[in-house]
Amino acid sequence: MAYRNLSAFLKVLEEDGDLVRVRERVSARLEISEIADRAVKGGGPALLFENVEGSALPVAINVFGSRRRMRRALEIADWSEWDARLEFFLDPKPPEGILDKLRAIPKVTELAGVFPKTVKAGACQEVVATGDAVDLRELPVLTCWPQDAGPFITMPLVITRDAESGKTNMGMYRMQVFDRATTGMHWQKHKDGAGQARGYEREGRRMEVAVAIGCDPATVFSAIAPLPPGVSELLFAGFLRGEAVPLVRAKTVDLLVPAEAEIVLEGYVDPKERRREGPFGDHTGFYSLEDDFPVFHVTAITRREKPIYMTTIVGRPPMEDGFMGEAVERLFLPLVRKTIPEIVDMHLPVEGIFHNLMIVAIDKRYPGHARKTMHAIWGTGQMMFTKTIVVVDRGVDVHDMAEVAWRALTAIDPERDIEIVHGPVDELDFASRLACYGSKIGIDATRKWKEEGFSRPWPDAIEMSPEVKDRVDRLWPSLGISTVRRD
Ligand SMILES: Cc1cc2nc3c(=O)[nH]c(=O)nc-3n(C[C@H](O)[C@H](O)[C@H](O)COP(=O)(O)O)c2cc1C
Ligand SMILES: [Mn+2]
Repeated sequence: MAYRNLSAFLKVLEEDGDLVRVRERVSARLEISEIADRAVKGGGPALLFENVEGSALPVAINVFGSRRRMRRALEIADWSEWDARLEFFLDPKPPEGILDKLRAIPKVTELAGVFPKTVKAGACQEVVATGDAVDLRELPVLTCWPQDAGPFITMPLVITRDAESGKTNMGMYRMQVFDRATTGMHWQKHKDGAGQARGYEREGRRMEVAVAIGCDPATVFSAIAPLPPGVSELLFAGFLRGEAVPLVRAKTVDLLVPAEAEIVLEGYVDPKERRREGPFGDHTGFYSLEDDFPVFHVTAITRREKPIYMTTIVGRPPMEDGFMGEAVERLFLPLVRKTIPEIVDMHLPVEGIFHNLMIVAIDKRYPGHARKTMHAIWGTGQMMFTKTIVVVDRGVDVHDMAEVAWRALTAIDPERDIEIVHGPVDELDFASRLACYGSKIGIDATRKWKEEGFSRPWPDAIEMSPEVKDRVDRLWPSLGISTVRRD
């Protein structure tokens, strides 16, 4: 059963002992950050701060901040179940055989009902403020880190419509609160929101924007899903939950917003306007320096009677967004394999902050295959930002960093096996010589072939013979050897 809204999910977490209500009075300035940081790094629960200085609203944070909560949020018990579901989503008429396998998965049969549906009224509009009544300062927006330029809304679902195609996009782009009715709009130039803004700029028109804060977890998660432009995040959310996301017409803009949201901000971005945004303690673990970004003018705030403000903090990994990134990795592997089928598995270690390091295992079939894979990754969607790609042969466990380091480092002749390219890099990369443009490296750590000019023999990795292992397994208990480390 899909979670109807944020509260429904928090209730399940609480019943499960995976949510703590903090009744102590705390400040949204730095204090909640420090508590949330310790909680996530210590494997702690989701947090609901009920007594926040200067605001009547409670703050929910760390809602996705563990593997278990992340899977719960998406109601996925096991990622292999997901593979089959996605297969169906991508190819609704699967060949016989697969169909039988899919029938075993309850949600698949309900696919027809996952398209967003419009409803007449929504809880997100129980209270409506427009004009002078709009005041963002009533929200407990966090100032996350000491050098931050101010409070930032960190988990907004930014909804916009393409000027030409009319298609809706929903992306998560942080928003610095400037004053009672204006914020920054930090959509980076490669993202769909920015792409749509360029359409309005060409037409010289204002762009209507609606921002939902706090929804059922699948809807929130969908805003970060790296879907191709034009593919609806709200449809994806419906697919993830196995149930349509109910949408309601916004009050002052011509956009549909999630009816069950806690809070909705309505307004516009004038494509010609820019304002200094930042610095902001970012998910790189460093501050993103100030820069010019579009401005969001809020014309209405609609909300529930008793809304919860949902937020997160980013910073030195591991953080809550690392668990979201990990879910993206698992969810999108089958999708990536549709276009780069040689990829058997992939891993983006959390220390690589998503775009700095990707390890892929491939089923190598022809000379130069590892390099082909690198270029395919650099040519696909948001994977274009990947600064380092390490390609290993299938059979190497890409999730085991000790194995990857051992295998990859023994397999390379650096001068021969490195591919360096130039191209777009993540806007948050501060080491590239130019903003958004720099170099990327690929390491071919596959076993080298004769056809690749390698004529020496390649040794097997050492492994004990199975018979001996079996015998020693049986003997082991009687040998009296303790292997508990005593250092
Ligand atoms: C907590 C969090 C904050 C994010 N903040 C931003 C941001 O400020 N700007 C941005 O361009 N992307 C940000 N992202 C990443 C985008 O949400 C992500 O790239 C998404 O796929 C963009 O959607 P789009 O492809 O429809 O543009 C953030 C992601 C997370 C998890
Ligand atoms: Mn998009």
